[in-house]
Amino acid sequence: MTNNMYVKNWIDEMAALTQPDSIVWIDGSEEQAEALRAEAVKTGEMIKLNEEKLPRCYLHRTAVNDVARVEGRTFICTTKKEDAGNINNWMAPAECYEKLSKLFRGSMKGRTMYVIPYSMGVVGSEFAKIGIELTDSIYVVLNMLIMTRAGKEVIDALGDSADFVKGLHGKADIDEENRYICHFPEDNTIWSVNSGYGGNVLLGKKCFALRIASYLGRKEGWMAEHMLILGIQYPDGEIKYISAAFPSACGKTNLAMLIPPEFLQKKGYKVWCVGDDIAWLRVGADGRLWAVNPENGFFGVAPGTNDKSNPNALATTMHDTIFTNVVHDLDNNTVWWEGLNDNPPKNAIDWKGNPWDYTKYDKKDKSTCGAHPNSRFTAMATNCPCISSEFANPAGVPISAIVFGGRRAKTAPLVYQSKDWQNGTFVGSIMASETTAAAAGAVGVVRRDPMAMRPFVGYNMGDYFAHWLEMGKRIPNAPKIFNVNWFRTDDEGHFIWPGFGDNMRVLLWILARCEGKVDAVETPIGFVPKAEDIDIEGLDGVTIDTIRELLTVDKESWLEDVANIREFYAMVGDRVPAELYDELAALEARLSK
Ligand code: GTP
Ligand code: SPV
Ligand code: MN
Repeated sequence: MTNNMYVKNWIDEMAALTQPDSIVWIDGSEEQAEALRAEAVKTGEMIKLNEEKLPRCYLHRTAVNDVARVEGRTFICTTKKEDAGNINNWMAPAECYEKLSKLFRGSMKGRTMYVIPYSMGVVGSEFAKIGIELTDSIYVVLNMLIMTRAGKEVIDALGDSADFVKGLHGKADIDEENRYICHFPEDNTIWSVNSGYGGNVLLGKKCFALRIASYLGRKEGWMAEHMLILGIQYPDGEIKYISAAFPSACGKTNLAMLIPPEFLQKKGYKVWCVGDDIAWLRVGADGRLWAVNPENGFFGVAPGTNDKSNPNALATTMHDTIFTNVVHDLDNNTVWWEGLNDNPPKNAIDWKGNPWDYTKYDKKDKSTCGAHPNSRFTAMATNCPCISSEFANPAGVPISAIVFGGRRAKTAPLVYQSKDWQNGTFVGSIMASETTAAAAGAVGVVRRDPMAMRPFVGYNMGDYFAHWLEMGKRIPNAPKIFNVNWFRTDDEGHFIWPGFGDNMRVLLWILARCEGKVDAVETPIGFVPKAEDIDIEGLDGVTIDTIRELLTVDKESWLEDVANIREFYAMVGDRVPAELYDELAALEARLSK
């Protein structure tokens, strides 16, 4: 498909290592994709679902030991250890290549190697970047065809250039003891072995568009962030854009596709989704920060998605979707997951492939769940009813506000505004959130997750903070920076704030602040709304006192946080910018007053 010698030589080298029976180029045609779907159905890799109820949809189950990203086995392989930093796992490049070569050697014998040329961003556009993923998994091919722009036009756009990210993925034996997700930012290379799960193997996503891209962004003066992008349309037709960074499974897809509360819809407000997971941001000629979504689809969390929480996401999954690790309803040949509705299927197979007894299902006991808590859907962005008209605009959209947020049962208020870009960078750097099922390991443990990028910065976290500060100096009309928390709980552990579509009420305050149209109350951590400025019209069970409670800043618990932040900064190491230590000291002083 190409005469590009860099591409050909590299593929020859990888094929010599992995020894596939054949090599197949993915051209992006529907005929080829359809043939691959048929083959995957034949081998049992995918199950074809009810054509009437879920047209062109499929179900896939991963191995039971392979259901989430594996942060402990994810490595940044830079020549110098300091360049990867203390937050990343590090291996010397030569050592890593050698170690993984042993695992890759001969691993594709009896298998086909697929060559997927893909573009992150609109093919051929100024800000797009090209990758080629080699994989022995049809599931990966079919997901990449949804999540990225892939096929012949990409290889044509590459021409004879050497500027592409070289990705090698092999399922090998899906051996968790030998699972490695390794990045070589200095070589534009990613090697992933012994997994078949999304974030570990769809190399365009977290591996390229965040880890490698964040490294490139620092070198080239732009930013790659774990952010959704949405547009809020006012009754007069004007649209303002917000980007928001929340850790994995903390509400990006939901916020990006939200449906405004009824009273706002009646007034003419609308929300448009530009992206739900990743944003590439750069300074525009007008001095504003512009964002593009480099992806072409959504790899969204299934559990909790329903026609009330996120009707747009549900509609997105009604056709041409791949479901991973959800319940298979055998009576209807459809799918189900916890939180879809109150009618679990009676005759069903769970995510592990075993008969599932819905009568034993207990909401509080994860081990009785039919769908894995990190089960996902893969669907084209264009399936989404509220996809923005700017989704495929290579220039992107201008960002008015950057919003950070996490899952905090206590401490963080519903919303607060930072003082300026430096203080906002500090606010992002001290983010914390309870861990979720999106990554292997304990769930519900509070950990620091700066800018929701802890698992995704492809270099030293201290340098990443410095890059944020540096970017601020280069954006004359910088977005204002906020922090939100939809997840405060009462003493019984119930969420106090209704969340989902009602989060729009907070976004409107945020945008009003950006325009200087609303006052705020200064607290030691930043500016919070006056309780009466969060519109509670039509909200059941939420009073102005509820809002007051959600906005409280408890000095004691914040002082505990300060101590924990200081420990975290120490762990990040000596490249944490002095400005952030100044911010921390100033925060502590204000809290102690
Ligand atoms: P990744 O794809 O892992 O990066 O996650 P994400 O940030 O896109 O998370 P997503 O929107 O899929 O939400 C994950 C979980 O949080 C789902 O189970 C949602 O139902 C739940 N959730 C999302 N928004 C809210 C909210 O406003 N309030 C509450 N209580 N739960 C929410
Ligand atoms: C996340 O974990 O943040 C995801 C899913 O968006 S994955 O693609 O697996 O990383
Ligand atoms: Mn994500």
